[in-house]
Amino acid sequence: MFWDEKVETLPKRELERLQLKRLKKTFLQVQNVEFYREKLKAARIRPSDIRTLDDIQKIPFTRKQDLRDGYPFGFFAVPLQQVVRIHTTSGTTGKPTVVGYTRKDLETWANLIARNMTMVGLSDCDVFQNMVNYGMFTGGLGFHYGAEKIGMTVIPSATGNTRRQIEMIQDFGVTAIHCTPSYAMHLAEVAEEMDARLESLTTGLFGAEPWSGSMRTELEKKLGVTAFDSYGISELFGPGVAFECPERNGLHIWHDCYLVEIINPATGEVLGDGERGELVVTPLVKEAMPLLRYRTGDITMRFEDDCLCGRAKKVSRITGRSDDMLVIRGINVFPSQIEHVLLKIPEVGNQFMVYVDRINHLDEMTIDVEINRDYFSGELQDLARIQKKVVKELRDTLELRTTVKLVEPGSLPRFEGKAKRVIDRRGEI
Ligand code: DLL
Repeated sequence: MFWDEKVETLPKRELERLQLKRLKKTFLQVQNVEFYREKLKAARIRPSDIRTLDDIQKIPFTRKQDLRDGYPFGFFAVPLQQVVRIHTTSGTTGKPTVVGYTRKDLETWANLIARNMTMVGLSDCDVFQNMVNYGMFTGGLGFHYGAEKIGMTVIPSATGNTRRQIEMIQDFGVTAIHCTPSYAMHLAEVAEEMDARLESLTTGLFGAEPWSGSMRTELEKKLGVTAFDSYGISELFGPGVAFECPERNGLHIWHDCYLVEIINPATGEVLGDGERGELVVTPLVKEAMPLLRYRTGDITMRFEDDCLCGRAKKVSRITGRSDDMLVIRGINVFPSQIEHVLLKIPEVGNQFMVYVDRINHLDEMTIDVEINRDYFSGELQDLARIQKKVVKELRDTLELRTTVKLVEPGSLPRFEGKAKRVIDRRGEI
């Protein structure tokens, strides 16, 4: 179950030695980027100042806004001739963030994906359907080349036409699928409608957005797969940064390639193991676009112990983004918490939309959720009962009063890519 056993199980000392060597090299590489030359000069940090891994704390953070300001190629550390591919980040407002890859970067990235897929037990015996966007999004081509590297039979089905996707799973005997968890849920619903059995499936790789433990249970039940969480971010190649092993209680982030820090997002203070905060990553092996102390905005924590599988310390699954977190009347709310609550209530479905408004200077959260006909008598009284129940469960978990609207099954939007379940209208006039 190892793609590169020696590296994946390096003893702590050796790992730290490798990390420091690579950090020093990265520090030299970023000198080719004007942003870093100026920033490091202003902070009066020279290569000779990086003597231990802790010295990284002397270096200022890099933020997504910095990358946007450098649009399009301001963060490339090699001439464009050496950049063989470009991706951009998905769905942000304004200019996207551009990421570039040298030929060696693509090779490194494919090997990281191969590590992840091998770790969960996939091999050249598997038939793999890759149901994510193959365009500028890193998920499509990223997984594609990793899967080919280990010799899987790859079906580049991309997104769309869910009925056809289901037919292909059946006709080609697909054993492993990759998509966003929200699309997996939609796939399961359509398969149910079609009365289609997906007997060949064994493994589901789901990621690119947060999803809860209850969503995992639901997906495993509906699709008959073992579901693994896959974490990635375009600025750090794309998918493949961290992945669950068969223990499935946290994400293995590849420490030989990514130097991890967890910080308090408000103060920038570096936190210890077991403390939840924002993930900050310094990639150690990137050529075209090296970065220093990149603030991912993702909330997690580092575990104290190594994993039973033989690999080093994990981080917890991502509970949300520091900047996606909703503050409703002073209370922090993660959309994944809402999903978690709804999945536990059989009378409602698992699709929902959250609207946040400011009414008379007060934040109001409205949640549209689909009724589940199997548990609904059709009586108005019953509707009121279900609505009350959802409000109560949400209040118990979120410690927040919400308005719940029950809507017809199938009436809320389904998403092929990342779900956009929160519409925050507080900024609007
Ligand atoms: O979403 C790369 C990817 C593709 C990951 C396919 C996994 C599978 P971006 O579009 O740059 O890259 O979005 C990165 O998505 O900072 C997180 O906030 C969120 N995210 C990604 N994976 C997970 C996950 C790809 N497993 C942003 N759990 C990140 C929670 C995730 N959030």
